[in-house]
Amino acid sequence: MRATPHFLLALLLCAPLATAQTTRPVVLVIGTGGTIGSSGDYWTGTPTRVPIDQLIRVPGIDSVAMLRSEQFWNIASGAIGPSRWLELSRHIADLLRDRPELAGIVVTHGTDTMEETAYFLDLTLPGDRPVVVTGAMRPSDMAGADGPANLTSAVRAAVDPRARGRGAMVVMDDRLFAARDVTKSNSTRVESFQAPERAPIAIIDPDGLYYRQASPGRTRPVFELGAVRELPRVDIVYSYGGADSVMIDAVVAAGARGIVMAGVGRGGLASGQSEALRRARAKGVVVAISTRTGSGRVPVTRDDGMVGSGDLNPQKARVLLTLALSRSADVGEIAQLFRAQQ
Ligand code: DAS
Repeated sequence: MRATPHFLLALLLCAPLATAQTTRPVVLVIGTGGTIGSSGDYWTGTPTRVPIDQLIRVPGIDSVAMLRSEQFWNIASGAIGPSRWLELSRHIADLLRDRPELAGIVVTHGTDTMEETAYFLDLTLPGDRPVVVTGAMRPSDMAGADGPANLTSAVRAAVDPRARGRGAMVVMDDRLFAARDVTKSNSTRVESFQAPERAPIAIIDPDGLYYRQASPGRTRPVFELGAVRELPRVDIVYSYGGADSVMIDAVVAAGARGIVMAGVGRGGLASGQSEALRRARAKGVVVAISTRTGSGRVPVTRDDGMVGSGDLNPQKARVLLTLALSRSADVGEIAQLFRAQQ
């Protein structure tokens, strides 16, 4: 083709645009399912699953980053537990190793167990690039759907150099949280995600991200997964007025190597549970004591052979105990890991 003056002029005018587009950071969005990836009657009926390549078509998001997407699963988060945590963490670690062009990674996930998956990623992923987990409290076709805004905020965090070195994070409702701190605190409200007694890492406002905490500059994971292919069974047992030994004996019989007690108050246990816990410990089961109150601390150091979870809630303590037991069954070493997470 002959280069006419008009053609050359058009080329010149487009050049800055082309450069701007190619220099936008690249973010990979990994879809795993949940309400954000659904439409229809999610709570009472069978939802329609919306594919991730459709979900990322949010007006304006292209100006933040060049998005790539990948449908890893499309399931409710109640189906995501230890074996899937392992699979997802290994996959993301491979991506971080093989795809240096990625500024960050966003994972869309059901909100019900999002805090557990995010904390597992936090404890196991290498490097300092942001890995941001997000979801939605409302299906994609509901009035006031929060998925598009959460996804946009997550991408904004994923490309922000100030978000580096902070481990895995969660974005919900205009706030960026450390995976370790965040919990789902309400069954339906969009402002469900909170970090009890801690602050969000940043507030995500239209004009920028406003950080509340300095980056610890992390580059190494707490746990190198190495050759770990399977994780030990750890169960959570609730304490309540009049609780007896049945649940504790049952999880030990099912093969639990660890038990997290969702204790009352500051980690108190129903008197009917004590004897079963003694039996469990005699079999080598490691017991961590947390609180069912939703916030507050259970001191890590105890003199009864058990470990307090600090301010990790029961589901977070279970993630940490699961990983700790993949390394050692020594109560002293495990207590040290819990202490380091406070
Ligand atoms: N069913 C849910 C889940 O997959 C709800 C949600 O995503 O909010 O966790």
